[in-house]
Amino acid sequence: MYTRQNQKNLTSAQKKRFTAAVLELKRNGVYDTFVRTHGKYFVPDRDRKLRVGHMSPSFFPWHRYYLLAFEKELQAVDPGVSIPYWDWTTDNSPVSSLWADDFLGGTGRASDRQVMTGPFAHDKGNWTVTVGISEARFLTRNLGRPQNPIALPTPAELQWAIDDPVYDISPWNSAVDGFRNKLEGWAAPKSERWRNHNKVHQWIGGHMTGGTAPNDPAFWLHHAFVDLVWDRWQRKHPRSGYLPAVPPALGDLQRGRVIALDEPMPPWDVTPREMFGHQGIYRYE
Ligand code: CU1
Ligand code: CU1
Repeated sequence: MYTRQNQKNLTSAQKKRFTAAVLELKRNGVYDTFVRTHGKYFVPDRDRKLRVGHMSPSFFPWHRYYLLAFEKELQAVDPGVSIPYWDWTTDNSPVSSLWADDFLGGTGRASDRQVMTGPFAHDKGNWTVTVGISEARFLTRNLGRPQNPIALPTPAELQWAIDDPVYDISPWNSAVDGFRNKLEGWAAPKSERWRNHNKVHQWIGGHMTGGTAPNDPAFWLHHAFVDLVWDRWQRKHPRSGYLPAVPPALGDLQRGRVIALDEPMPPWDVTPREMFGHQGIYRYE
């Protein structure tokens, strides 16, 4: 059993060990296999294909397993490392310690959004983007999108999602209400295009806005918090389970396009039910 800590409480030695393990996975090629997997399973709901990672009920369990697999690789490099989480409702500024030189580095420069500080700056020589050919070879960010400002989600906005007792709603896509989509963040009023999880991707900007978002190591800290929020929702609604419990019926347009409770989530042989808890593996501090 290990702990995933709030990133704001990490010591400088812990930050150093985390970024060093990430850099080692980049160096040995493992990191980019994770970026590739995420890009491959980034299927929007306008495609008539299976959606396992996004715009679908398995958003939470798919990312839980994805983070676990990545964390296992980190721990193969350094057994004392785990994925920290970033509570974006409280550490909500571009000058948060998260973005300092000794951790993830800061925003991109104005001309080309290139991150110039921290261990993942291209000029340091350890972080060349290889997956996502339409984007830059250097890591890009645009924290807070100053030319068209966007704010990180507020505690009230997060609570709005957690308070919904229904996990997800047919047709299980980007247009419905329910906890999953309110947290994933496509369920937005007309005045605001993004919510919660999606809004955080937009606030960071650059590589984080696309299907190869894990090119930015901030991805892992963001999704660890999303994972923690799933726990909070389960605790608040202990009688609300994962939906759909069974695959959509013959003739349903979503048949074959979403994952039911006991179906495996590609590329793994693991079901949403098996991802309900993480007792015995990790806990949040
Ligand atoms: Cu994702
Ligand atoms: Cu995400």
